[in-house]
Order: sequence, then structure tokens, then C-alpha cells
Amino acid sequence: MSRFLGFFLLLAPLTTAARLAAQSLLDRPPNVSGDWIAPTGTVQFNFLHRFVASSAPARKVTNFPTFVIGAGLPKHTQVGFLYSTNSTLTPNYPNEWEFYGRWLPLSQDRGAPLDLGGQVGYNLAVKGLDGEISIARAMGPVRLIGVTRILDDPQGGNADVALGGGLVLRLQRYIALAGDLVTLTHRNSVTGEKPAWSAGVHVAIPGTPHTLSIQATNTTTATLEGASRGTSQRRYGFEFTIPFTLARYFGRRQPAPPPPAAPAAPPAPGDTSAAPPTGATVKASMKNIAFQPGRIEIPTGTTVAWTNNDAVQHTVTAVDRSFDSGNMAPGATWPHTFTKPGAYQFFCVVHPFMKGTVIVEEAK
Ligand SMILES: [Cu+2]
Repeated sequence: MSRFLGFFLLLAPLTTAARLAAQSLLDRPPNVSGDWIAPTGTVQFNFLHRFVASSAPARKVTNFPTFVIGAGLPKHTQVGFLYSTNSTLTPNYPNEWEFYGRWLPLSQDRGAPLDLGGQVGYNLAVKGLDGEISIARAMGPVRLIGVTRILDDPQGGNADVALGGGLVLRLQRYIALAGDLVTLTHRNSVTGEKPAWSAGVHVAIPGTPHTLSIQATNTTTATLEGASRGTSQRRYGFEFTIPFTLARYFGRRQPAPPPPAAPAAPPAPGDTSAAPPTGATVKASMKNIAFQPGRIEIPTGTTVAWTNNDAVQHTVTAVDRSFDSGNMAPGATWPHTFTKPGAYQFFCVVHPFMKGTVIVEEAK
């Protein structure tokens, strides 16, 4: 245990577990994923594929694919569905559908001490409602998630309660280890339900918005029902995440505000709200697939001019979409003037793990 702790302490200064703007496998383990919310205007498609091989000599491979779709909506909500073509949940319904809505009322990205998420869904195979509450917190390179689920019973009995937790450990910018364990409080011994577990190596693919999980688990599908009911068979597989940023094509693109006018008469004494913009310009850049600097502190009225010093396209996009550079070619510069005090979190749509913050202070 102390060696384990020492390992953590060694890694802590080298890594951060900042949440990604798009749904990323670097933020969550395979079977505990309910607090994933895509940014507004982003549709997330994840392909989860698991398989099992029968024993020798047949070694027949059986595949268990799950397709995950989620659309980020305003107010930190998301709607979506999961579709599995080889579900073992109920014998007569191999094509399992789950339609869900999610809400993330609290988020560390928005300054809360932790992430609080909720999901309610309808599972067509079970013909019942399922729900989940999740609490998560990122601390240095570690992100811990705990979940409570209430699940309709596939055999038509009383509702089941599942409790579980998982963690991701970010080893470096592109690689994390992940695992989780979920168990029903009353497992059905007739159907052979076991505690559900999973373990994976999760990778962000550099230069792309995609993440990949190579995983082992004893669950079949990724629905709330499927991710809570372990089987006696170990499966291997992968998950691949593909965010589509529809906002880039349909979202409101805020035009760059006009440059601040020359300061007129000085404000009345004691009146800070009418402080004139300073009009200064601060230079920043994208370099090595990162915003540099990642944190910019400026007085109100300052313009930040980002220059793309990489060989690939980037964007400067506010998490709340209050500004968006659109695609910036290598060498391009995009200025934005910050006229209101506040903390502005931004990211790159192409590389959602690229994140930064602009702190705009009241001009003195
Ligand atoms: Cu980028």
C-alpha cells in the first residue's frame, strides 16, 4: 500500500487530471460513465466493442458491440441512447436499447468542489426505468467517481439497487489507467449475477479528439443495466470516442467585438462599473498542442491575441461558447477583447484536452 501511495506522490507533480471538454476516456472508467456531458452543440458517438472466446477447441468468438450516442444540450444536459446488438439481459430481447437524459448540475470545471451528475433512462429490453446519481472529484492525476443506481429488474421482480465506484489515474497527458467495481445490493443467484468490474488502459490519440480504451470486464453492454450486472465470463474489448462538433457548423458564431473606443471622459469617482477598457493587447499562442500560457490574467478591456504556432489547426473556444475562433490554420492569429470581468474557460474543439482560462479582472 505504501508503495502504491509513493507511486501516486511521484506522479502527482507531473500530471493533471483536468476534465476534457469533450467526452474523454481519460476522465472515466469503462463501466461508470454517467456524468459525461458533451458540450452544447457536440454530438458524441462512442463505439464500444467487447468479445469473448469459447474454450478450446471451438474458440468461437462472440461479439458484444454497444453504440453510444449523446448530444450535448444547454444547461449542462445531454440526451442520447445506447444500442447493443447482443445483450444478455433478457433472453428474448437481444437488441437492447436505452434512451436517457442526463444533467450535470455541479462541475469542478465550473468551480464546484466536485462533479454531481444524474441520469434517468428507459431500457427497452427490461421495459423499465433506470436512474443513476454520480459524484466525482479530480485530485491531481486521479479522478474518483462513485455511483448509486436504481434499476428495474429484468426478471420482473423488485427494483434493484447498485452501488459502485471507479477511478482513473492519469499517467501523463495521453495515457491513463482506469478501473471500476459495481455491485447490486441483492444479486440474483439464479441468473448468476456477479459484481461488475472492468479495467482498462485509456489513451488520448495525439493530434485528434479521439480517445481509446483497451479493456477487460465481466459485463456485456454499457447501459446502466448492463454495466451493473457482472457475468461469470471475462470479456475483452475496446471503446473509441468520436465527438462531432455541430456547433462549428450551426452554432452561433459570435463576431469579434469592435476594438474598444478610445477612453472618453474619466469615470466619476467611485464608479468602477464604467471603467474604460485599457485597450492593451496580450499575446498568447498554441504550441505543442497546448495553450501557452494556459492561464492568462488581464484587466477588463484587454485583447488577447492567440497565434497558432503548431503545424495543425486549433480553435480557441469558450466552454460556454461565448467566443469561438473557428478553425485557425497554422500561423493564424485570432484576437478577442474581454469586456466583462470573469473567469473564461476555453478549449480547442479539435483537441478537447487543450484547455485554458482567462481571468478578467475589474479594470482599476
Ligand atoms: Cu487544437
